[in-house]
Amino acid sequence: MAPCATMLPGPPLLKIKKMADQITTSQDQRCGYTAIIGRPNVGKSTLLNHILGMKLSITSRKPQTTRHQILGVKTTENTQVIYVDTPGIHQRRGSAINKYMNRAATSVLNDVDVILFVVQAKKWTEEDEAILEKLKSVSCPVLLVVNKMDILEDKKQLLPLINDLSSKYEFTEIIPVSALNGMNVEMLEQKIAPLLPENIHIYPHDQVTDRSMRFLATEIIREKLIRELGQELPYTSTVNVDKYDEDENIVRIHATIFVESTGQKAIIIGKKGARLKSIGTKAREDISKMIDTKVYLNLWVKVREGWSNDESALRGLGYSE
Ligand SMILES: Nc1nc2c(ncn2[C@@H]2O[C@H](COP(=O)(O)OP(=O)(O)OP(=O)(O)O)[C@@H](O)[C@H]2O)c(=O)[nH]1
Ligand SMILES: [Mg+2]
Repeated sequence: MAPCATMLPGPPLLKIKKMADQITTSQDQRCGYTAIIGRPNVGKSTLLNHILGMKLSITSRKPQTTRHQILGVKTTENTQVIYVDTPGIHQRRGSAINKYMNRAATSVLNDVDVILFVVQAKKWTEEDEAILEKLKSVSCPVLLVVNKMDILEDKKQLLPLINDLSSKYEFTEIIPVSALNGMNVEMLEQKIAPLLPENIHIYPHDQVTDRSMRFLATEIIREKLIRELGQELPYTSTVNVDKYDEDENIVRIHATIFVESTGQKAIIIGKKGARLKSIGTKAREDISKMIDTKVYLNLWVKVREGWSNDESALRGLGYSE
C-alpha cells in the first residue's frame, strides 16, 4: 500500500528517540500493513495510541473524530507493523467530507496484510453489520477486536458474546481488549506479527509516522476544539495550519479554525474570547510536549461557507487522497 498521499509539507517527521543498538539487521524480518477499521467511536485511535505508547492519533467522546488515515509504525526486533488508523465508517450520507472520510477508511481494505475490525463489547449495530458486508470481499486475515471490555459489567457475558460474534464471519481471531487500560493489547500484537509477510522493513526503526509535525499540530488543535465544545461543536468545522516556522528554540504556529456560519464562529470564540483562548492554551501545551520545544500558537476563526461540501475547498484544507 502506498503510504498516505496526503502528506502536508512541513518539518521532519516525528521520531522516537531510540538507541541505534536496538536495531535488528538480521534476516527473517517481517513487515506489513495492518488497518484498524470500525464504526465511529469504538476506540480505534485509542488502540493505536496504546500500541505505540504515545498519543499520535486524536481521540474524543464525539464520533467521527478521526478524519484522515493516520500511519503509526511500530518496530520491535525483527517485526515492523505499519498500522493505519482510519475514520469511523458511517452511514451518514451527503456531504463531500463524509464521503471523503468513508473513502479514507474503506480504501485500505484491499491493500493491507491484516485487518483489525474494532467493535464495542455488547453494542453490535447496523453500522457494524454494514462493515461486515464489506469484509466479505477481502482476502486478508481479519481479527475481531472487541473493545471497551472494562465496561462489561458481568464477565460471564464474555463467552456468549464471543460465540455470537464468531457466528457472523470467519474471523482469524476474536480478541476482547480494553484499549483504555491496555488489557490484552500485547496479546493482540502477538497475534498480528505472524500474519505479516516476510519482508524487509520499510521505515527506519526510529520513525513512528509518515505525517509531518505540521499535520500533527493541526490534529491536536482539532482535538482541543472537539473536546472543548462537545455536543456544541459544529460538525462542519476544521483546522488549517497556515504557517509553521521553526526557530532555534521556539516553534511559531499560525492556524485558522474554519466554520460555516457567524453563529458557529461566535460559539467557538466564546464569551470575551474565553473558549478560543482555552482551546489555544491546551493545544499549545500538547504540541509543545510532543516536540519538546516552546510553542507560540496564534489561532483565528474564520467563516467559509459550504467548505464541507465543496471538493476543491476540501482539497485546499488537506482533505485529499
Ligand atoms: N471505557 C473505555 N473507553 C474507551 C476505550 N477505548 C476507547 N474509549 C473511549 O471511547 C471514545 C472514542 O475513542 P476513539 O479512540 O476516539 O474512537 P475511534 O474509534 O477512533 O473514533 P472515530 O475516530 O470517531 O472513528 C473515547 O472517549 C475513548 O476514551 C476502552 O477500552 N474503554
Ligand atoms: Mg479515531
